[in-house]
Amino acid sequence: MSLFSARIGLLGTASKEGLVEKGQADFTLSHVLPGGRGLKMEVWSGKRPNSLDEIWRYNENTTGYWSQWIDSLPYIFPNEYDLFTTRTKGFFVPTVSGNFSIYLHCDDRCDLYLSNSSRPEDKVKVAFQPRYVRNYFQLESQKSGAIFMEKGKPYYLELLQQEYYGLSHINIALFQEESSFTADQSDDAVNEIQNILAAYEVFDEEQVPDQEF
Ligand SMILES: [Ca+2]
Repeated sequence: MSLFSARIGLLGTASKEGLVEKGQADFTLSHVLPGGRGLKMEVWSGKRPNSLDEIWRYNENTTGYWSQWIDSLPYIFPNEYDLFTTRTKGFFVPTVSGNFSIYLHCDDRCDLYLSNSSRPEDKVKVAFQPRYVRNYFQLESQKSGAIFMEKGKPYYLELLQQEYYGLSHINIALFQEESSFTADQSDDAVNEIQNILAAYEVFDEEQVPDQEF
């Protein structure tokens, strides 16, 4: 398995309402570095688990498995793909330090895990969307709590997702909160949404992320 990272930069601002109107993505690729392949997405076709947690038990030998690299979000699946699950892995590398809230929106449902380090074993569920909703702002659980992240450090993430029928996509938006150091803030403190630019690097096998950063 290759190790890779996603470096996220913040560029420009848009209103929260603007994001709703756009209805998608503020997570776009700025450029792909040499050798970059993006986030690794593993897919299992023909699956309809009762819980997304069942995806943890899937692997390369599970029926319906295939994988791909994606280099931008939102990622929109072809319409004809139905009844599948995905597991997408990568690293956030913020270009500024501060408190962030991550917003999650997918079709049909998804769980977002984030580590406070580059280690996959540190990951915890920070946001989830248990059913189809039309945008980022329908369920409280689609928004993470305030998460302090340091500029230049890699934070491991995983996104589990399940599609039943029809349209399907995954998307993440990142808000930087007004105050950099207050852990518990109201929605009013989120005064702007940052557009996210991501670039990706892929490192050769057997390298350790901590040695890379
Ligand atoms: Ca769907």
